[in-house]
Amino acid sequence: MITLLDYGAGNVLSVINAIQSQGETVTLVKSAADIENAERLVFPGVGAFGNMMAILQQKGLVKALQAYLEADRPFLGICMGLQALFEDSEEAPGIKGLGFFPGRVKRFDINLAVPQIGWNGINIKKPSALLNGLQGEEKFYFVHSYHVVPEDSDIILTTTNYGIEFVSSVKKGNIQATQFHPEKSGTLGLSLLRNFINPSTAEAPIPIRQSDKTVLAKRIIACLDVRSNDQGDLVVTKGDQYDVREDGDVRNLGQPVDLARRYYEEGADEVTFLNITGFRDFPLEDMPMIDVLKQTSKNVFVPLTIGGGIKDYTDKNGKQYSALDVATEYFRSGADKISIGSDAVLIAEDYLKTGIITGQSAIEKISYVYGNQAVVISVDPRRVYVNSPDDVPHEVIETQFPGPQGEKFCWYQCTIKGGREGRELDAVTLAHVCEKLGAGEILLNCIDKDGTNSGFDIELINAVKNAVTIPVIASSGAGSAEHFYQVFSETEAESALAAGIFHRREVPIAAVKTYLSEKVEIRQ
Ligand code: 1PR
Repeated sequence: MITLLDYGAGNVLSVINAIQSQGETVTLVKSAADIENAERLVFPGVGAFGNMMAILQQKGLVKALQAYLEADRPFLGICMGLQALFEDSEEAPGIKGLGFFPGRVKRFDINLAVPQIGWNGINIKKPSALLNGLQGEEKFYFVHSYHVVPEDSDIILTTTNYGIEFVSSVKKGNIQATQFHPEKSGTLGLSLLRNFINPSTAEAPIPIRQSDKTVLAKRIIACLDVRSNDQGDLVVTKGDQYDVREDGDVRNLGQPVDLARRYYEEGADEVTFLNITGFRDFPLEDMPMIDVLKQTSKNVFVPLTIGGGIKDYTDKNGKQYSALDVATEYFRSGADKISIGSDAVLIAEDYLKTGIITGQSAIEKISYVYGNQAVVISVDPRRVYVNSPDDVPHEVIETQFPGPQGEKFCWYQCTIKGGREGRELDAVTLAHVCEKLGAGEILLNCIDKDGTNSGFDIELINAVKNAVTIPVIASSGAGSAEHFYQVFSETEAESALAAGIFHRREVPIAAVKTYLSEKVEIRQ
C-alpha cells in the first residue's frame, strides 16, 4: 500500500494511475495521522513552491512530514516533492520549506529556454536500488524552472546537464526524491516506481555513460483535435487550414482515447488534446472531454496537454466558473499542462491597453497555482502580406515567400474561435506578452500551413522563438520526417507537433525518430 500526499495542486491522478499500473494500491493523505501511519509515502507535486508550502501549512501536514522524514521511513518525492525537502526557494522568498536537507532551490540562470521541458538523461552518482535496471543512457521527463542546490554533496543520487550540471535526484537512507517525473517517463519511469514499491536489497552498480553530459531531447508531439461530430460522437478530426469538414461532415479520424494510447505506444514524447469547439462549449458541461482525459491517463504515461474552452464562464443557471476552475478540473483529470487559445489573445489585448499586470488574468492565476510550466499558449495565426513594415503597427517580417501581389513583408495575425475571427494583434507580440504574464510554453500553430503537409512555417517559428525565452512547440504543416529535421535545424524550437500524418499513418512516429537519430538529440 502506497500513501500518496495530494496537497491539492497538479496532476496526482497520473501518479496514482502509474502506481496502480504496477499492481499496487494507493491511499490518499487526508490528515497528519495518515502520514504517521504510512508504510511508504509518495509526495508528488507540480506547481509553485509558495502555494505548495501554504497548503501543507493550512492542512497541518508540515510537522508530520518532518517527523516522517527524520524517522528515515520510505519516501519518494517527485518534482516539487523534491524541492519541498530543502530550506527555501528563490521562487517564494521568505517561505520556509521542510528543511530536511540543508540547501536551497534556485531558478535556472542559463542561456536556454526556462522552464526546462522535456526528456533529459541522468548521470548516476551512486548505487541505489531505485535506479536498478538502468543502463545510464535513459531519458526521463523533466518540467521545471527551479533546481535544488544541496549543501551536502553526499545526498546527490543523479545530476543532469541543462546549461549547468544540476542535481536531478537525491537519496539519503530511505528518503529519495527526483526532479524528473517517473509517472510521465513511459515504461522506464514505471520501472523506477516499481523499484520504489518493491525495493530490492541489491543496489545496481553505477552504469557508465558514453558521454559525460546529458542532453535534452527534442520532443515529437502527437496532437488530437477533438470535437463532437453531427451525430454527437466525440471524434478526433483534422482540418485543412482549420476546416475540419469534408463533404459537409466532420472528418472522423478515430476515437481520442484509442489514438492517444496508440501514439504513446508508438513513442510520442507527449500527447496534446485540443477541444476545438471549446470556445463555444463549456468544458465543465462538456464532460466527455474530462472523461477522455481520465481514461487516457490510465494507460498513457507521457505528458498530456489539453486545450479548448479554458476561460471564465457563467452557466445557464448564472453560476460562475473561473478559467482556474476549468484548469483545475483538467489537472485533476490527468492533464499535466493546459493550453489557452482564444482567451490568451483577449488577455494580451487587455494588457496592451493598460500595460498593467493585474494578477487577475487566467494566465496569471493558473500559473500562480500550478506553475508557469503548466500553462501553454496555443497561437492560431494567419499570414497577412504587406508591402512595407510601415503599413501596419505590428511585428512585420521580411519573407522569402512573397505574397500574391509580390508583397515582400508579412505579419502573423492572431485569431480566436478556431481561426474564425482575426484580431489586431500579431503572434510575436502575443507570445511575448503571454510569457510576461506567466505562460510557460508556446504552441505555435499556423493556419496557412495546417493540414497542408508542406512543412512548418520556419519564418514564423523563428520570429516567435526570438521574442521569448520559454520553449516553443512548432506546429502545423508536417508532411514528412524531413520536415522535422528542417524545423530542428533551422529554428531553435524545442519540440515539433503533428496531427494529420500520424492520424493517417502516412509517417509513423517511429519513422520520424529513426530519421532524426544521429542528426538531432531525441528520445529513442
Ligand atoms: O480557443 O482556448 O478554446 O482553444 C481552442 C483550441 O483549438 C486552440 O488551441 C486552437 O488551436 C484549436 N483549434 C480550434 N479550431 C481548430 C480547427 O482546426 N478548426 N485546431 C483548432 C487547431 C492546430 C493543431 C494541429 C496542427 C498540426 N489545430 O493542433 O493539430 O496544425 O496539424 P498538421 O500536422 O496536420 O498540419 P480555445
